[in-house]
Order: sequence, then structure tokens, then C-alpha cells
Amino acid sequence: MWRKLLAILSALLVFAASNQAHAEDGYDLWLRYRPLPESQQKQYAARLTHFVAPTHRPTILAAAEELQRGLEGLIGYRIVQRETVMGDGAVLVTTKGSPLLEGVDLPFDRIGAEGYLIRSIALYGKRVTVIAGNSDVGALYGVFALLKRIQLGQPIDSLDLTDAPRLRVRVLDHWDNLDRYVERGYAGQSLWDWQKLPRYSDPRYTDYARANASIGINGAVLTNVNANADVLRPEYLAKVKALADVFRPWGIRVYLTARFSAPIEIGGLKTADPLDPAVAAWWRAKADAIYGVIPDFGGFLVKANSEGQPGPADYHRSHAEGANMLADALAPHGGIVMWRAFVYSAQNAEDRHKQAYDEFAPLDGKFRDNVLLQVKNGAIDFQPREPFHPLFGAMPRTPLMMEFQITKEYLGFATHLAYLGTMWEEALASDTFRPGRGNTVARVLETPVDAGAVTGMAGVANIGSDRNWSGSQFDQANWYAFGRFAWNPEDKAEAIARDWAAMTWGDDPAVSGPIVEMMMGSREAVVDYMTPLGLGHQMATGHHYGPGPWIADLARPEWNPTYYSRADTGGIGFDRTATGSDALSQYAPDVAKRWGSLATVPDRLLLWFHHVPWDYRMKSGRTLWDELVTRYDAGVAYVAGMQARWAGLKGRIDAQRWAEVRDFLAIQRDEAQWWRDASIAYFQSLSKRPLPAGHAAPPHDLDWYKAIRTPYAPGNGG
Ligand code: GCV
Repeated sequence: MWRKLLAILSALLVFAASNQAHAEDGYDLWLRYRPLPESQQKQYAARLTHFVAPTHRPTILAAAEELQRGLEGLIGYRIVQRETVMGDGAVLVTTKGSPLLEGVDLPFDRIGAEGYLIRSIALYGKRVTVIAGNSDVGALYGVFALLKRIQLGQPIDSLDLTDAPRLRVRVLDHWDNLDRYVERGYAGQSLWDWQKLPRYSDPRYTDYARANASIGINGAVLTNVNANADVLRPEYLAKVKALADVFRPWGIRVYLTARFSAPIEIGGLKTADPLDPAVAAWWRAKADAIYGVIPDFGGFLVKANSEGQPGPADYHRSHAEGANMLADALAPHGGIVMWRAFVYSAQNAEDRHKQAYDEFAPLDGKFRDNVLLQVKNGAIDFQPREPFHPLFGAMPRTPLMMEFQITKEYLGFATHLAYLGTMWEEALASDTFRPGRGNTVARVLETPVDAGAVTGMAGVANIGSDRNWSGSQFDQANWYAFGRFAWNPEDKAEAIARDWAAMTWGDDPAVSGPIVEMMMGSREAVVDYMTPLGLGHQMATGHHYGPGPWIADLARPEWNPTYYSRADTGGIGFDRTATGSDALSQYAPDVAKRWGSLATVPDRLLLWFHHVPWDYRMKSGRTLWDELVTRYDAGVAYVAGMQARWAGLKGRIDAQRWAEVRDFLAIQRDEAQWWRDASIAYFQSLSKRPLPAGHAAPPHDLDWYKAIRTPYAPGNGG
């Protein structure tokens, strides 16, 4: 009897303890390190008995502490440090040239400056795991790779792994203002608490750096591209230094946005003309001062002559002249300039799609070696779907870096579940056909324009002060996926989703399987319920929250959704063929030919490049109008499907995170319906066609949708 009672009691205790252990809020991201099943723990434990590492070096210390933290969580004990290999199961965390590795032949030539190798070897007659890089940060990345394997329950008995990043600069761009407001931020305030820095460093800064290092991100641009020169003042540089000091062991450099007019605003000069010697001298002195405080400062990111930002054109100078002046100031210190190609003008009547290409393509070869031209994935602005930017492949003598937007300005903010890995894979895998077939956007990014030239990828961060970092559990996946693509632009969205899901939600295929399936179709669903068949920029004004396809009265033509849809009683779509704006001519002839013909353009880009009548016959056999309605409904139905799948996971996932996702999916469902109804109501007012059978009419008339106002939607201004 007593025995039975005791057994019940202890079972209850175990249950309570495991429940406790699973009370999660998302703070731990994909680095949860939750206990593995006992049988697995035992297998790993035999392989991981102690570690040997030169922990007097800060990055190796960070790596060793991560190894301890990870293993303590996963296999239940704190691995200890030893001076040397003491028996089977030693883990060596080290770099090329370590005396411990004397006589051991390892492929250091394959892993570049930041790569790693992990190998199971016999050393002094003992079974040892070597994690090594040519640099300390390589070894750090190797530790994260080993921990990932263990998180995923993969064997570590006979390892022979090498990996190295294919791009050199892998940065997050924070659009964070000095008052902690985050432009297009949906995850709370900026992490950077400028007012308390430098005296107080929030411990979150370290966790931010850990998370980034775990996916290979090696830089953070701390401030908004809509820039404030004040961050370049000495008192702010002291704060920036405090952040740089926290990030450094994790292999992360800090960068700042440089406001082009800073010499006037904080330097007392009368001009910011890049060809004025006093201006160049001011920037040189500023760069010297920054490097005096932060010796490994990364460089500047600049938005110039775009959306009201100052720039070289204010002085009739070219973008190259502006960028090169800053690049010359940074060059003696090894810094770089990331100069944005997101440039368009209200004074230019040309199709906005064409403006950046027109501005930058003629400047090919005119930029200094330490300038990277930062190009958005598409020519408009981070829409749910855009064709790749025509500049990729068109500037063979200029280093181009990719700019993706991780924060979901145009894809439903934090509450819509939209996995962006598929969108980025689509962009990266696009064939530019320049100079010939097979030169994908990924290859353009990866191939240095000359020996030693810089390569890179930037992601506009979705990180803020919210406890779960990204504003939603699933938006963490986009941060994770960005890091993976920056490391390897030819990676696969599904493989990335699988890893993320298993690390974030648990390794049980009955859980991670449905989650990956939800994720893989989620971005296409957003495309369907917001901007199907190649529509773009149909969002409401300013905050971009919700539909506004009827908006036609904004000051700048290209800010109006009607500019993009060109919908009228005759049809819909933007003619970008030779009979229209001819934006297609900016692509390689093979691409222009395929997308320029109605017979070969894929449905997904139809209305991006063509204006077609409402009764145009689609490949499905439906009329365009019927197809449009069908797509809107498919998008809404997908969200309903995600809700059903998620409901099926109840009880298999910790309660707090499960409930949050359930509620967010309900919001997404309502908003998908709103998008669908409002869009159909508007387009039907032009097409004047009945809805196809089986598709319900919007419950309200068009005016009802037009009257919806959401002036306080987040992210649109300080
Ligand atoms: C930081 C879009 C966004 C702006 C953003 C701009 C850019 O227009 O709506 O908030 O400004 O892109 O990328 O510079």
C-alpha cells in the first residue's frame, strides 16, 4: 500500500517537475537546451566527459561556457574543463596551431577565416572530439554546430564535418531610433537602452549576441537607416563601445548608420558636399575617433537621397562619389560602407521599379573596394512577392549585398504566421542569366568581384524588447532562417524550418512535422490573401496595416496602391513590357523574354508585368477574375488549416506558447478575411463581375471597408 502511494507521489512529483521545466515563454529561442531522453543522454555523455580549451581567450571562453550551458541542459551535467586530454570523451575547442593538435592532420585549408571543423579522432590513445577553426570565432561556430547536432538527437560518434560561411558580412540592420522607437518594429522597444548605457549593460545584450553567433551572424547595425547624426557624438560612441565590448567575444562587430548631413548637423560645417575637402577631413577625423574607441568597428550603413534622407545628390554628386568619400575615411581602419540602392524619387515620373537600376547600373566599377552596394531583394519594397531586383547580375564589377526584411512590415506584422525562408529561397535561387544561365542571385552574392572583395547579406531585424524577442514565437524562425541563408545563400528553406522547429518546439516528429508543414505554405498564403497573382503594395497608407487597394490620393504617385494594381474596368496589372514601362528590359534577355510573354510568364508574376483584361483566360482555365477570387479564398483557407493543425498539437506543446500561437492564428484568420473581403469588394467595383460559384460575397459594401481607420498601428513613426 505504502509502496503504491509512494510510487503515485513520485510520479506526481516528476510530472510537476517536468511541467515546471516546460513553462516556456520563447525567451530561449532555438537555444532551449531542454533535457533529452535518458537513453540519448547516456550515449552523448560517454562522448563528452570533459573539455580542453584556451579559455583565457574571450571567444574561446564564450564557446566553452556555451558548451557547458548547452550540455548541462541537454544531458544533465556540467562538463568540466581540464588542462589536457584526461581520457575518452575529451572535447577540444581550439584553433589551428594549437600544440594539442601537433601531428594531427586536419583540413584547415577548407574552412576559411570563420569556418570550423569537427572531427572524432584518437589522440594520445583516447577518443576525442576536436572542434577547431582558423580563428577563435570559427571554433565558437563549431561549438554551436555540435550543440545543434545534439539538440537534434543526431549521432556524434564518428564526426567528420567542415563548414564555412559563404559570405563575409552577415549583418542585422536595426531600424532603431535613439529614443528606442523601432521603425517597422512589432516586438516592443529597441533592445538598446541608450539612456542607461554605458554604465548599465542589460544582460539581454549577451543573449542577443549568443543567438546571433549560433547562426553565424557577425555584425549588427545598431541604428535606423533614417538616421540621426547624434549617434556619432562622443557621448553616444561611449555607449556604442559598451555594446561592442559585449558583442566582441561572440564574433559580432557593430556598425552605425551615417547621416550624410552629419558634418553640418554635428560638425558645424556649412556643407556636406562629398567633394569638399573639409567634409572629407571631417569624416576622416570622425572615423579616427570611432576607431579610437572601438578598434574593430565594422563601418557605416547609408541611406542617401531616398525618402527625404540627405545625400550626395544634394550637391549634384553621384552615389559613388558619396560612398567613396566615406569609404576613404574608413579604409585605413579596415571598415566598410554599405550603401543602399533603395533610391527612388517623387520628382521622377519613371516606373519606380526602374529607378534604382537607372541610378546605379551606370556606376558599375566606380565604387571603392570597401563599398558594398546593399540591394533589396526586389525593386519595389519587401512586398510579399516580388521578382528579384534587376541589379543582381547587372553590376559585375561592384560588390552587391542582399537586403532582406526580417520584420514583417508588409506581411501581417507579428501576428501573421509567415515563414519567410521560402520567400528568400525563391529570391536567392532566381537565375539572373547574367552573364549566362545558372548565375543565380545566390551565386552573384557569393562570388567576390575580385580577390579579397567583400560579400554580404543584411536582414532588417525583427527583434525588440518583447520577452520572446521577435513579437511572436514563429517570427523567431525568420531571424533564424536569415542567419542560415547569410551563412549559405544556397541553403534550403525546408531544411532550415525542420531544424528550427525541432530545436524550438521539440524533436518529436508528431510536433515538428505539422509545424514545418504549416510554415512551408504560410508565406504563399499571405501572398494569396493580400496580393495574389503578382499584385503588390496594396496596403493601407503609412503603417501598411490592412488593405487599401482603392487608395489613389497620396502626394507621391508611387505611394498609392492604385499605382501598382492599375486596375480599371478593363482589367488589372502593371504593364512593364515594351508597351508599358519596359522595366523588363532591365533584366537579362532570357529573363525578359520569359516574363515578357503571356504564354511563359508564371501566374505568380502575371500582374507584376502585365495588364490583362478581367476575362483573360488563365492556365487553370478560369478567367482572371475568377482566379483572383479563388486565390484570395485559398489564402484564407490556408490560415484556417493552420488553426486546425495547431489545435491538434494541444497538450504536446507547453501551454503558454501554444496559447499565444492559437490566439495569433485567430487574429491572422480575421485579418486574412478582412484582406480578402476588402480586396474583392474593391476589385469587383471595377470588374463588375459576379463571384464564381461557391465563393461568398464580402459581407459589407466597399465603403464600409474604406472607412476602416487604424491610425495607431505600430511601426510607422516615432
Ligand atoms: C527605414 C520602406 C519602409 C520605411 C523604410 C524604407 C527603407 O519604405 O516603409 O519605413 O525606412 O523602406 O527601406 O529605407
